[in-house]
Amino acid sequence: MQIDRRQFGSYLSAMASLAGLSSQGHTNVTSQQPLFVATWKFGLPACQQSLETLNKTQSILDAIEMGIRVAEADTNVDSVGVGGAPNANGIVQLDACFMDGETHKAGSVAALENFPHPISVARRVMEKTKHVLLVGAGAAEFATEQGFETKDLLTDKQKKKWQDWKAQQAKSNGTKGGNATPPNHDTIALVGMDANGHIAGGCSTSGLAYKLPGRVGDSPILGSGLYVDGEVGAAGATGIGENVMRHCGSFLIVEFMRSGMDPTAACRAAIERIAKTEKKKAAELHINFLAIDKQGRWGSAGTDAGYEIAVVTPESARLEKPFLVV
Ligand code: SD4
Repeated sequence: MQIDRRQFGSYLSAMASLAGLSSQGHTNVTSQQPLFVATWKFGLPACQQSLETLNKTQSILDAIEMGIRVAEADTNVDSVGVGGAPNANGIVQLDACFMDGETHKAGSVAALENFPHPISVARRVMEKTKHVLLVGAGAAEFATEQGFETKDLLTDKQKKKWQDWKAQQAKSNGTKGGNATPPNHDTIALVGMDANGHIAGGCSTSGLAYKLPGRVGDSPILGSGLYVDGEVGAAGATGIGENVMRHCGSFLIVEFMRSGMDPTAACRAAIERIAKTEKKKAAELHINFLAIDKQGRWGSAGTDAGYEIAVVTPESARLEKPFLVV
């Protein structure tokens, strides 16, 4: 059989990826072992917790939940859980969702106040109700009834920053609706697969800093901030939710993977599609994605130079630079 140089190049890269060789901004692969991938640097301790939990309970659902709870509990993470940025009225309203690829079941909460672990409430919505999404007071009522702990989510540091923002706002007549430039947005989207190929994911955020009260972003909206399909893979998003929601970003990525793209190519293609539809440069969008597929490949692409992803397997735990689309 004769193969030309181009075919040989693809053969080599396929072999490299099968061997698990990693290269920045490209799709990588792990086989026959658990894999956890999460957005941003704070995704690293979260993914490590996920792996530890999986080893202990053998449950990918427990692993996703316990991993995300690490970011939610960390007051230094100023965009998730306790210590998250408040809305324009100085109130922290949290969004989260949880999805199981095997059953295609999901649960979400939005604009939830006073509960530090919205990811756990979202999972409980999935497991204990006939519904998918609970919001605001209803979500809080459900969380109370389920016995979840409450906490004052606004830290002194965030209160001070919000007061400074308010003082600035008084002087300007800008469009209402939050701070939408980095570093004022960061969300944890964490997806994982166990050694049996069971895929699940979750997403948790305080949303855009100083958003309008009641504003819900992409993170708790299935198909936007997160989507998991047990047959194909999972994708998650971080960035300006409005630019993801209008295009069902995570669903789009999973569908691109279904049609044969690898995870990085699918993330890139979604950003390029969104930029084209919005007639904007990708760099103006501030949207960042990650994805894993059923073959144990992972990848990511984003429009923000500071975006990075955490990748944890039993063999390694590291941060990677996603493919930058500008
Ligand atoms: C939102 N996507 O509420 C979230 C915020 C954020 O990285 O990610 N950030 O729009």
